[in-house]
Amino acid sequence: MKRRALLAAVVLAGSILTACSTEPSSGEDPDGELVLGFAQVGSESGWRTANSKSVQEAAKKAGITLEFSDAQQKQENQIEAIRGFIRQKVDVIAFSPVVESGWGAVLNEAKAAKIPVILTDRAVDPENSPLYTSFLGSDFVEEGEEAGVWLIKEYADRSGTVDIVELQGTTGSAPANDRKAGFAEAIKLDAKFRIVASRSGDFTRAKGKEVMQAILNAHKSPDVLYAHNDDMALGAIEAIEEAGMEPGTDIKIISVDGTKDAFVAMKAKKINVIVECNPLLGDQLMRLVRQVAAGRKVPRRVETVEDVYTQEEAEEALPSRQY
Ligand code: GZL
Repeated sequence: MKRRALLAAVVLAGSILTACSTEPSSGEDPDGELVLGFAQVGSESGWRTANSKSVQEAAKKAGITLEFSDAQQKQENQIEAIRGFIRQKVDVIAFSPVVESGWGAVLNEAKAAKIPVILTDRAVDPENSPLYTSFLGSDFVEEGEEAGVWLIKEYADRSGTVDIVELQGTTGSAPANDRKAGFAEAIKLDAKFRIVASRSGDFTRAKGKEVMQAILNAHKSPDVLYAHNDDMALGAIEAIEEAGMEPGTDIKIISVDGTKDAFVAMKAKKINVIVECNPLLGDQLMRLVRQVAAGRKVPRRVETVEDVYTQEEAEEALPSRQY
């Protein structure tokens, strides 16, 4: 959702939270000694580092005790961490599911233990919706659509085909599934756009470079790279330059996240457009944790504020980038 429209939604969500907080609550605010168990995906990207920092700083500011685990991108580690939080009887559990499926059992265990669960950043399969209280994060389908809309405008005057290579995020993850779906949906009406290769770079810079090297061996000169995150785009830029081509010119690059490193690359004309995905969820999460712990109603879905930045905006935007 674009910044303007979303700001209205955030204000509405905030008023809902405020409205809820003024309603007579079923339970009084706990004595403030809240314990939040947070199972983080890992530390695979600049986005993730910023997200973890935001959660840790916000918990400290809110006076909430944070039990933080890093799953190193392994679902079994996240499940074990959540089971640990249940044994510990934390007040609230929050996590960013590394992939969408495989959460039914552990979420039912949290429900049986009467510990509310908040999803942040990524989602789980829809059949598990009754097992969590709220989902705070971006609309990844819309991010993919924004990437497609930019591409359609960029090539409006092109009559020939536009060959696209796609670096997907972690296989099975909500951002990879949804960014792929949103992008494909946006470009499907114009047959000139052809996705000639689409492979996972697992959201990391190293894998993004490795996969882009392999793709370039098979597709010498694609027109466009659509990378599901900045880290893979930055790795791919290295591969493109080592292949003797100019990123941003010979191969136009669409990236997602909006990290400082990506804005530096865009200022250097190596990336053409960045679809922002905001990792700074900490303060919103802590407000939700307090409301949920007090037994108050909260929105089932809270979307984050984000925008789209073009190359012309990079220099002006860079100094204010917070991650
Ligand atoms: C998106 C988040 C993704 C980022 C990647 O909300 O889950 O995971 O786009 C990160 O950079 O690894």
